[in-house]
Amino acid sequence: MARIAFKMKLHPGKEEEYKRRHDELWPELETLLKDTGISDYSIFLDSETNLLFGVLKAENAGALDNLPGQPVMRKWWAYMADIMESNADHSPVSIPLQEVFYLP
Ligand code: RM4
Repeated sequence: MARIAFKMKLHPGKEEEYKRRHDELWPELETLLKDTGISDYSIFLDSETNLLFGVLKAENAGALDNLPGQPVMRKWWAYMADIMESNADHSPVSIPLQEVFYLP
C-alpha cells in the first residue's frame, strides 16, 4: 500500500463550488477511483493560499498512471478546469509532495 500526497491550486472564490462538486462526486468516478485501488482519499483546502492538499492510499501506485486515460477521469477534469489551476489538457496542475514524517 502506497500513501501518496500532492498539491493542486483552487481559483480564488471557488471554495464553496469546489466542495459542492465533491459532495456530489459522480458515482462513476467514485467507482473508477476505487477500482484503481484508491482508498482513504481526502482533499484539504488551505484557505489562506488556495492550495489543495490531496492525500490517498493506493494499493499499487503504478495503477494511478492509468487514470488519465480513462474517459470518466478526463470528463471530471474538464468539468473542474474552470475552478482550479489546470493544464492545457484540463488535468489539474498537481505537484507531488515528499513524505517527511509518518506515524502509523
Ligand atoms: C479533484 C481533482 C483530482 C481528482 C479529485 C476527485 O478536484 O480533479 O484529480 O482526483 O478531484
